[in-house]
Amino acid sequence: MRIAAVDVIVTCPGRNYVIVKITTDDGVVGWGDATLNGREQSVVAYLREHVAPLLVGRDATRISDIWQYLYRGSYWRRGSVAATAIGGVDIALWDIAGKVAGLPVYRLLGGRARDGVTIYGHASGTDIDGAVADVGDFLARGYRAVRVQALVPGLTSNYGLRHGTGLTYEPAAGELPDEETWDSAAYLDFVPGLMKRVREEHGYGFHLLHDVHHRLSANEAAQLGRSLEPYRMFWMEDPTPAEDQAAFRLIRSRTTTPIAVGEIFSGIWDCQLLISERLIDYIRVAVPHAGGITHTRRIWDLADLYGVRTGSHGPGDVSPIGIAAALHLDLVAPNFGIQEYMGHLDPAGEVFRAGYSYGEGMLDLGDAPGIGVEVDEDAAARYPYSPKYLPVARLADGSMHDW
Ligand code: CS2
Ligand code: MG
Repeated sequence: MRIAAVDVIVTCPGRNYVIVKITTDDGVVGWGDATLNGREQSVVAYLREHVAPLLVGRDATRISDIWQYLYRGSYWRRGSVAATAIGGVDIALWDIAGKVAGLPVYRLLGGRARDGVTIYGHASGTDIDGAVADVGDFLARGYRAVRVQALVPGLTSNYGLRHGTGLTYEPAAGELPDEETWDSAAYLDFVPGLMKRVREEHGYGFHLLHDVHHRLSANEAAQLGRSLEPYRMFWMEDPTPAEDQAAFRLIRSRTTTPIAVGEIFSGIWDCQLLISERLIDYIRVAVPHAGGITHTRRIWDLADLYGVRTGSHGPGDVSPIGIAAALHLDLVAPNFGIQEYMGHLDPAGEVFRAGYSYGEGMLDLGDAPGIGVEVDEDAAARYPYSPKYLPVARLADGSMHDW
């Protein structure tokens, strides 16, 4: 079974997605997710110019070799663009493998280790009351884990809040990124009170999460972790810019609040120090951004050796194909922790026919062969690419601040 064609589709049903379509010479089609938020077209060019021509004619069943060929065989091998391109191809090849075998991918990976995948939802508010009420809505819908963010008083906007009734919290499409202001002192003063109110109103019978979006210094992160200890957080996510991995030694030595990191990582080597020194509790790589199913599985196995559990990144910019790919691994992994799930805007439902379903705080996959998500190419064509950027953050004096 040879690869006959590798096509790349870019579509914007509410937000941009990059879809890899691999067709074999006997007509089997596999779908992959290669979406990299705000850098979509770099991955498209990488795939169209540098990956597709290398794949045509290759044996589609040699998934592991194709991964090594595209990564190990490449001189310029690191980074999110390359990893996402390889990830999209890898997911599409697993989809083909499952379709040919007539089995869902989780059966090829060893079969279910659990009955369903516990997810966390995204509650937010423009003040504490709004956020507390939003948490209540998630709990009423059966969620057992909720991430909570709220607008820090004194700031006009801060990243991580849902806008309107949509499920995405990113600003609308723009030719340029929005500019937000940031104030770490105001944030550190505010967040413990937010979590206190959430626990007072809703108790301790669910998992409570919070995302710092890399905004703090190591010492500030340690302060935050300590101040949140009474509220028994499930995790504090991305407390500092993740390049400075030694900073996690300092954070770790000063707080027992669990730490989750990894959504911007592109491979096992980015995770190695944090995992092997047990500096984190949850590894958050996204399946499409970390080289697909083949490579994410290796990262999770490494994590298991050190007692680190999984918490796969699942925002709206991971397409339903990428979410389903994560769910296959989640069902099988011995060290599964939790799965992020933000959902997708309604138009995405016209493009992607996803086979997973929600029930009582969990997602589950059916028995559909392969990844279990099909793409309607006519619907995708109705939503052409539209440039969108993540916002940037500046301090009050105009200095650029970290993501
Ligand atoms: C966030 C993401 O879901 C999360 O944890 O950090 O929304 C992230 O900012 C976006 O996926 C970036 O593309
Ligand atoms: Mg995050």
